[in-house]
Amino acid sequence: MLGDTSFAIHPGKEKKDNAVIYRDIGDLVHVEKAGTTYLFQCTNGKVAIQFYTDSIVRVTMNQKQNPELNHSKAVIVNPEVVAVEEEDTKETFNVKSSKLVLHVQKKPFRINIIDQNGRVIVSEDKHGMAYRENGEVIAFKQMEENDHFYGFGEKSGHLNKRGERLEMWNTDVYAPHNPETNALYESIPYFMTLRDGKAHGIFFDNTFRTFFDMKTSEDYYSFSAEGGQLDYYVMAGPHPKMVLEQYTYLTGRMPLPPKWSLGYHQSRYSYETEVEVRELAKNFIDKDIPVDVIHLDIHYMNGYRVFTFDKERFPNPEKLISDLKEMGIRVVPIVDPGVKKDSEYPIYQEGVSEDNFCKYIEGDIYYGEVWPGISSFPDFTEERVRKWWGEKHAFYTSMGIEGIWNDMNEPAVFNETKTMDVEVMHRNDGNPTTHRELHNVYGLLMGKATYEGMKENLQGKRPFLLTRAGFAGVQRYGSVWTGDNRSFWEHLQMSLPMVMNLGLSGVAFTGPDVGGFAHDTNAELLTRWTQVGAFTPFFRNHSAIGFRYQEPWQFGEKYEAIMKKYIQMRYVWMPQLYSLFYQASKQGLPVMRPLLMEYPDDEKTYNLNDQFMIGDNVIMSPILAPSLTDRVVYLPKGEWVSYATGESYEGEKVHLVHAELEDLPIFVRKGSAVMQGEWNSNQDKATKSLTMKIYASNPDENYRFTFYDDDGETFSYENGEYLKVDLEIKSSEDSIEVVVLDMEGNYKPSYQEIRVEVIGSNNPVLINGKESTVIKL
Ligand code: MIG
Repeated sequence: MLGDTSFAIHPGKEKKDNAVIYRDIGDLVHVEKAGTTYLFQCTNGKVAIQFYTDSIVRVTMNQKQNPELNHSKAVIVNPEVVAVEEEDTKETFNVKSSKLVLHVQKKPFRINIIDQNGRVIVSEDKHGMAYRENGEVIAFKQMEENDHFYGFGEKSGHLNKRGERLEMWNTDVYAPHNPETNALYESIPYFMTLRDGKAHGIFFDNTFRTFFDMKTSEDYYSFSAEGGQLDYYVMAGPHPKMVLEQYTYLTGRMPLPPKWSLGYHQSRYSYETEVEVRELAKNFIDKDIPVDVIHLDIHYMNGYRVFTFDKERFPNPEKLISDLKEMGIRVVPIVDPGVKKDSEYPIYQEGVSEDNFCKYIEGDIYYGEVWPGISSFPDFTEERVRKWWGEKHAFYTSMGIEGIWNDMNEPAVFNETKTMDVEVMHRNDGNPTTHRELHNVYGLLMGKATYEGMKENLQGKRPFLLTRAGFAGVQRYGSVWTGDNRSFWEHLQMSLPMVMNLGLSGVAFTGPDVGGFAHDTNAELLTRWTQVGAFTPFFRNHSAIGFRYQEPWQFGEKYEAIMKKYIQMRYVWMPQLYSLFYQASKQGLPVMRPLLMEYPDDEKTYNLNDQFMIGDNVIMSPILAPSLTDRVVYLPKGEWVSYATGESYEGEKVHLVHAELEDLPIFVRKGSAVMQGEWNSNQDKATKSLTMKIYASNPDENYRFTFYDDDGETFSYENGEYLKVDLEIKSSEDSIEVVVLDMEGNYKPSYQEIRVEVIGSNNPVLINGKESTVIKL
């Protein structure tokens, strides 16, 4: 790749910007109330305020007309009826729920939002809401010295985004993914502010190109959009977990994915033939390396036509898929949005005759070049088209396919702008509008079409969707991988904050291409990356055409053995991970989280990029650089135990930890527990015996958690076919007490008990008061 030369900073190139003039919303003229909505008429525009719950308030400014309140692509709930009190004084108009006070200053119109503890969480002062003649809308908010910013979807760089300016415009970025690379594949215009240990969130529900400027000033930050309304929600928190629950209450949570999709995925651009795929599968079986999924990249198709197989390369896909299934392996094919312009191709024929493709206002179909050559693009903004696309997936499901991989859905087009012409007019279910407005939701709506279509076609089985592009709410349909990274140690390092911030943005099921997509990986990098991958929510090894093959056995036995150990470990931890996925599906909390989520009062966690947590009690401290076998680990409050050695470590301290190539330093908090199964074989992955490992603690420690399981494949959990056990562990100087607080559901797993194992103590174990080491299920 060629970068710029020094000419880029030629002294003659500096150009002075003309000052940008914003028009302020002005003064309050009058207030009216319609149902649960307050409408503020100001000199230069109108502002609506709605409480969604007592902890979530929405503010919508429209400079031209009454705010439009019903067109969100992201929000799936309507405002609840919230009890509020209002107070009209000479200078202010205040609205108050039990959790939030909206303090509205009349002249000029400024909104300050105060939480239940009297803290001003969001405040406007010199600048408030404003707009420009070109349609841009902007909100300025005061920034405090102790503000730290997180979320923003998929971004490069560090965890804390203070000092950054972030752009949201779904973009296919093959390269580079640098700290300064801004817009990537996913746009999630949402962030969480952590201030003095308390958190609140702001979701800017605008699908145009948006910007979040946490950089230009130390006194204020801003968020802006190239068009549309200034429409945002404030979530009161005050705990980071509550912020996320509030945000995912609005935008939805991940449906429980099929358990197989939590396993190890092997991919390559591309495994090009049936013969190659069979050989690959056989290798996994022979070597006893776990694998749940093999991905088929674009070579499986006939001339890159979606919903086809190339009959020369894949003469009998049905047979391949069923043979692999017997080996315990599923096949997930790639599906791009571009439909080849080919008058003899049924999908194109139908798309044209049924008027399903994106068009210009004049009626001409938009064509762009992608893999199949000149292609048209389904207009996913239209319900009718989503249904059509969804139904087409019967092609795959009838062959036994249960998962789909959506790529290029930014949408990516091979041209200067890298995407569809922004003048294309989407039908948008009766509210036609341009691609400029709907670009950022194209991938989300393709995801909706695909997930819903697959669900329908699979008749009771859970579909799996992997998507590259998305918007706020993408978690409702699919898991997200972070696109075309490279086999660089820097990209392994960057993947941690990237995945953690995605988790803080409501997307729990994510991960990078393990080993790196482009560039040649190497033995050590792949091994270290596989150790991390074993604990990222989505775990897929994927590499690009023209670069080294990177299956776990490509670098010799020594490395293979280590990678095998960690991929197997993924399955040993499956009961724990699945319970965390359940939690994500219920509460929106991420599986993989930054330490600040559990320790928001601990400043040392605020920008901790090279460690992460799985749930609330396990810390991973991987090695992320070459030739390194020692690293610094920060452990927060509590006492910690090394998972590998059983050694104790004191909290609120930095430790120097040794880790040979085969070691991934894992720490479990004393007083807590993890649920572990075992690895059997590829053909038989079900958990047969379940162990609860309790890490004994001396200082009295109470720990509560929920273990969850079900058949992992169907929706029958919705009808009570699940097992949910709420547990409490009371670890003290002379005993370990386990209390089964609640056991629920009709699912009968093949293990019939939970065996209790204690690490770090020989004290007696009491289960519901009786000495025992077995919980009968
Ligand atoms: O840039 O389908 O991010 O995972 O292997 C090429 C080929 C298009 C981009 C995806 C990558 C995939 C590749 N695709």
